[in-house]
Amino acid sequence: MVAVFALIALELAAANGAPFPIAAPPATPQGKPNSMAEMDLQGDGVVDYRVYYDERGALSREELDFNHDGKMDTFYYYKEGIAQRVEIDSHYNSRIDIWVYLLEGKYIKRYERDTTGSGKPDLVRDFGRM
Ligand SMILES: [Ca+2]
Ligand SMILES: [Ca+2]
Repeated sequence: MVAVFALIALELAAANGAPFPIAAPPATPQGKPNSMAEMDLQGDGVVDYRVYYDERGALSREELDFNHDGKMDTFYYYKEGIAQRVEIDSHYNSRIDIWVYLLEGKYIKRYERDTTGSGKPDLVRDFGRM
């Protein structure tokens, strides 16, 4: 997954010239069915990572507070343990403005950005099938 997110970082850095919140989440692929776990990864006493498991115990969602302001800003969605989509609040204003769609949990299929703050994507890049 690290390589994928590094790729996303490069693409987006190229697109807007700004630093981009990238962190490879410390996911464990299996957990207790229908469970949630949270952690303070960076150690300031405030939870900055949450992971959810589905009814079969497969990874279903991860949330990350990349800038440590106490609000989750990076969300990874999984289906049957495979990453499908990443949603990012890159301005840390509690609004998602980047959606990244993955193929086979590894390849960037498409990404969308909301550059105007409308809450809807206005910049779309489709990489098609790889
Ligand atoms: Ca923390
Ligand atoms: Ca945050």
